[in-house]
Parts: sequence; structure tokens; C-alpha cells
Amino acid sequence: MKLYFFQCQESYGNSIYLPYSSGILWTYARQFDAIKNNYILGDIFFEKLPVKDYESRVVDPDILLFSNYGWNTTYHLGVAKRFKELYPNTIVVIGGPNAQQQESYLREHHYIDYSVWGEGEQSLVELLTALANKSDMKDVPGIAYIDNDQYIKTTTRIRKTDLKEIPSPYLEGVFDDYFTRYPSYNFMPVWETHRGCPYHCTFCDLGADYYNKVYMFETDRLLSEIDWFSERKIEYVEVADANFGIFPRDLDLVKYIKQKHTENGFPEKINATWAKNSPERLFEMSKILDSMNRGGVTLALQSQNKTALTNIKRINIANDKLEDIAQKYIDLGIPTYHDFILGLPGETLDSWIEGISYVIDINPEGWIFGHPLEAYENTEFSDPNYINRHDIKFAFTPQVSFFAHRNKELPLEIGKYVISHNTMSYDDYIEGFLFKYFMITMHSLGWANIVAENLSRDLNIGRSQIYKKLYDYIKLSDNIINTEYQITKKSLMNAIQTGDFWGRQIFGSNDFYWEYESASAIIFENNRTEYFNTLKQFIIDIYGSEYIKYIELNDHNLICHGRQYPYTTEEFTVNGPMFNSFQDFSKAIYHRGRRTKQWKTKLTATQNGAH
Ligand code: B12
Ligand code: SF4
Repeated sequence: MKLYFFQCQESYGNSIYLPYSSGILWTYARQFDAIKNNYILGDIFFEKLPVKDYESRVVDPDILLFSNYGWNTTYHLGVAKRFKELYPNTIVVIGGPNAQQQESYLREHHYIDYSVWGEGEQSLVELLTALANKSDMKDVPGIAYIDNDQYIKTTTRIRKTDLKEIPSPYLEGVFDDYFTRYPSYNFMPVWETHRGCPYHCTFCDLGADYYNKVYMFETDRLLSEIDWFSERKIEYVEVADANFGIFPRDLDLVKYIKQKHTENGFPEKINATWAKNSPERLFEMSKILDSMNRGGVTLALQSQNKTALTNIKRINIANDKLEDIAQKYIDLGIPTYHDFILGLPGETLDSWIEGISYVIDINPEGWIFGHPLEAYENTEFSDPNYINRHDIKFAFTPQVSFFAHRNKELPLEIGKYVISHNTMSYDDYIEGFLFKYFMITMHSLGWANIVAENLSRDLNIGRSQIYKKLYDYIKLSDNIINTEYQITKKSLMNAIQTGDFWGRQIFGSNDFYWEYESASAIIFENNRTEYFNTLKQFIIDIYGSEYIKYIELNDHNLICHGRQYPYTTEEFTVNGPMFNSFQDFSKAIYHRGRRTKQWKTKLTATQNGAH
């Protein structure tokens, strides 16, 4: 029997992830005689192509297997449905974090034969074996299906404790021919060093008790995988772990990554979700990785509101400890970032504003993420009791995926977003989103950063207070910052109310959807003089004209596309990179480089200016 796997996604330019989950499932399954003797692999697909394109690539399929994540489920269901029409005897199996098992779901999507929940390796082998032997599916744990109009859900699959039994798809050659079959792609591997997460966040798939124990893959295998990445000149590796850095051996892993990078330049970058409570080790790891660490180190928060943290079962490190850690990273110039989630029950507009303001004041160098809270089916946010207790209201919108190209020909992936609850109204939610948009644009993307830094020192007030004053100020008159604020508000509300994509296209209809703060930064860059005039007027009106000198300083510090670098003023030489086009500039500074402050030029004092 012939199997085809689908783990499809949109590309990021010509970069695309290798379909690791499907790959590991097949690598594991094919070890067993029952699979080897009965099944052959047709292909493992990873691109979101028009379904028609797959009709010629999928030949006489017996089993179609879909790896469902929030970003591909609608697409996969469309593919499954079409193939079921073409080949009614084909068996459709879904798995992955977004595979649902409720009776209503399986009845609605009647072309799904089996839905697998939880870890997939053993379930897949047992399911395929049972299909080959025509034996009773009820004995296969972890699956749900409709049989003779009867809904059946089997017992929960027990997780594998010994990951040694699961071979690596990279080392077993599953993807080897991808590099010749798809020469135009820049493949990004997903790298799994452990499985599970010790925490219980209610909004997260991995917060379930099921995933609470953490099991490790063997170190030797991981080192060999690093060799594989390096030999194949992989630029970018995405670490799949929930807490990379949680184990002491993770330090050795990054040492080896760095060693390989030093030998031949690859991998170039890695991105990880970092461990929450091993600050010393993380510090060491990030020192070793240095600029290889694409996005900086997580100083996770989600919220600074204690009730919200209790409601999502999250414990953060104490503020004084956080302040010390942040300072250590600042001293060494290692980028950090804080994740916030907008929409957590218990959060209020005030506590949201205070949380963001707090991190700006204690870690002015850190990047801020303010994610809209998406409610996943396999979490407490789909539990009617939890929803009722917090009076949670949702909006169904296209899934948030900033900086992604959206192909309007393909089916939309819809996400379910929390837009209000009993301590945050819908209006507060919109205002909370806009506040974080404003703070990130002004502070993290540099548009008022240097002004706030200097004023805060001179006046001995927190930087966040200055931004808040500016926020109130710009709303009172007609100015470019207010115009951008209004456009962002409209675009956000359109996404929530009318199902538009989140984000804004700036460079025409083939452009990707920029995150709102980056979009406004590009507009300000295009209207730089007007922008700085507005900022100047604010300084004069609120703080006095003696401080307008900081406008000029901000301007020199903030990279400008139209300027030739280096240039010299009376006081300093200003250096910065040059770009061929405005689009290249925008991508380098406000997309790829936004978290590591690529907006910042380098100022060195000239001799006559030195003092
Ligand atoms: C790598 C990763 C990414 C990569 C994407 C890589 C890619 N395209 O493949 C990046 C960084 C781009 C990413 C982005 C996002 N991600 Co992400 N990501 C992950 C991460 C860290 C690892 C996933 C992974 O590959 N794990 C390794 C595989 C082997 O494990 P697994 O996925 O659990 O698969 C097992 C089972 O599910 C099952 N299984 C899987 N497929 C199948 C298929 C069959 C047929 C069977 C039988 C079984 C089966 O077997 C597998 C092995 O046991 C997970 C968190 C985590 N640690 O799991 C989040 C996770 C998948 N991401 C998530 C989310 C929400 C996002 C974002 C929407 C976040 C955001 N707001 O921007 C974006 C969306 C991106 C987009 N639009 O494309 C959620 C998904 C929730 C859901 N219900 O879908 C997760 C689970 C994290 C979470 N908080 O809950 N992500
Ligand atoms: S959000 Fe992170 S820490 Fe919390 S359960 Fe999910 S993976 Fe674990």
C-alpha cells in the first residue's frame, strides 16, 4: 500500500521548513516488519500548492497522512476532501497538535477516517499494522474515528519514555534528495533535542498533563544532526524544544553548534524557545552563540498581572531577579526579548499597560512581543467551563502570521482569538493592542528611543512615562504619528471584524503582511522630516525647547535609507549599512533585524567633538 504524508506550509521568501514531523513518523514506522512488508512511501510533501498540482503528484494513494498545525489545517482538509472524491477508498489519517478528535468534528469532516492525538510514532505503527491486518482499531490507543455511524475514541496513548527507539529522519536520509529535487529552496530544519514541557500554561498545547514529563534525545544523535546541518550548509535551524537550555548538556550542544559554525560557517543562525528557569546556563549558552542566536534570549513574562498568571497557571521569576538578569544581558550586549500575550483572563488594560511599561524601564534593550491570544482546541481555552468562568469571547479571523506571504488562491487558515473576557472589554483589547504597537514602534524600533533615553536621564523619570505622554499627545492633533495610529486601528479592527489579514502590505499586492509596528516604521522613514517635526513639537510643548537637541541625536542614531554612510558631523562620525533598495533596507531593519536593533547606527565621537 502506498502512503503519502502532507506537512504543508507557506514559505518565507525561498526559505521553507523541512517536514520534520512527517519525516520522523515515517523513519520510526518503517523499522517495523508490518510496515516494511505492507507499505511503501509515495512522498512527503511540504508545500502549500494549489490542490490541482497534487493531483498529478499523488498516484493511486492508499493512505494519506496529514500533520495538522494551526497554519495548515484548512488547507490539509481541502486536500484530503479532494482526494477522497478522487479515490474514495483512500484512507485519511490526521495527526499533530491541531488534529481534533471530537465526534462533531469527525462527523462534519466525514472524509477523515482516523484522527490521532498525542505522540504519533507508536499510534501510527499500530494503526497501519491494524489496517494491514484488518484487525480491530479499538485496540489502538490515541485514535478517534466513526465506525458504522458510531463514534469511537480509544484510550490515551502512553508517551514513549525512551526516545532512543525513534531514529532521526535527518540521519536516516529521509530528506537527502530534497536538496536536489527542490534546488530553489533554502531548507530550514526543525531540531528536536527533547520532548515535553514541565509547565502547565492553560493556553498551550504542551501545558496538558500528558506532555508534562520531559524526555531527551541522545546527545550523540544530536551532535550527528548538527554535523548533518553543517555539511548541508543549512543556514537556519529552528529548535523545537519548549525549553532549550533546561538540561546541562544543552550547553555542550551549543558549543558544538558554534564549533561547526566556526569551521565552515554553517549553521548560520539558530532560533529557540529558551528555558524559563535556568538563567545562569542560558547566559552561558547565549554568550557562546553570540550573533548566531537569531532572536535573542527569552525573558518570558506573558503578563505582569498576578491574577492572569494564576489563571494561566504560570509562575514568573521574581521581579528583582528579572531585573538582575536583564542587566547582565545588557552589560554584555546580548539581545533579549519578553513575550506578552494579550487576552489572558484576569489581565486588565491597566495591568497590560503597566507590564509593558515595566519591562521597558527595567530592560530598555529588550525586544517586546505582544502576541494576540489564540485559543487552540486541545487547550483549556476550549473548555466550556473555563470559557464561562472567565466570560471569554472569541473572534474568528485569518490566522495571525506577520511577515508571511498570503496566497489568496489557497484556503484561509482561521484562528480563534480571545478578544474580551470579564476583566478586559473589547475596547480595552483594541486599546491594549494599540498601546503595545505604539511602544514597540517608538521604543523598540527606535523612533523615539534616544529621545526617551536622554530625557529620562535628565529628568530622572522612567522612559515609559515619556512614551505615555507622547501617546496621549499625538492623539490630540492631526499629525503623521496619529495618522499611522488610526490606520493601524482600522486595519486591526478590519482583521477582527471582517476577516482581513492581520498586518499591512506596504510594497504592493505581492508584498507580505508586515507587523503593524514595522509597517509604521517604514512609513515614518518615508516621511522622516515630517515625523521628526512632530516629535520636536511634542518636546517643545511638553518638556521645553532646551531638549530638542535630542531630536537630532535620535535622528543620527536611527538608520536612514537616504543617507550615505559613513558621514561626519561636528560631534561624531555616523556609520551604518547601505542597501540597494528601500525594500531591502526595510526588510533588513524592520523585519529580520528588528529584534536585534539593526535600526541603530554606530556613533563615534570626532576629535573636535570629543569631550
Ligand atoms: C517548530 C515550531 C514552529 C515553527 C514552524 C515549523 C514548521 N513549519 O514546521 C515556527 C517557528 C515557524 C512556528 C511558528 C508558529 N507556531 Co509553532 N511551534 C513549533 C514547535 C516549537 C515545534 C513543532 C514541532 O515540529 N515539533 C516536533 C514534532 C515531532 O512534534 P509534534 O509537532 O508534537 O508532532 C508529534 C505529534 O503531534 C504527532 N503528529 C504530528 N503530525 C502527525 C501526523 C500524523 C499522521 C500522525 C499520526 C501524528 C502526527 O506525532 C509527532 C511526533 O510524536 C511547537 C511547540 C512544540 N514544542 O511542540 C510550536 C507549535 C506547533 N506552534 C504553534 C503556533 C501557535 C505557532 C504560531 C501560530 C505562533 C504565532 N502566533 O505566530 C506560528 C505560526 C506559523 C505559521 N503561520 O506558519 C502551536 C500550534 C498549536 C496548534 N494547535 O496548532 C505549538 C504547538 C506551540 C503552542 N504554543 O502550543 N512554530
Ligand atoms: S507556553 Fe511554553 S512553558 Fe507554557 S506549557 Fe507551553 S511550552 Fe510549556
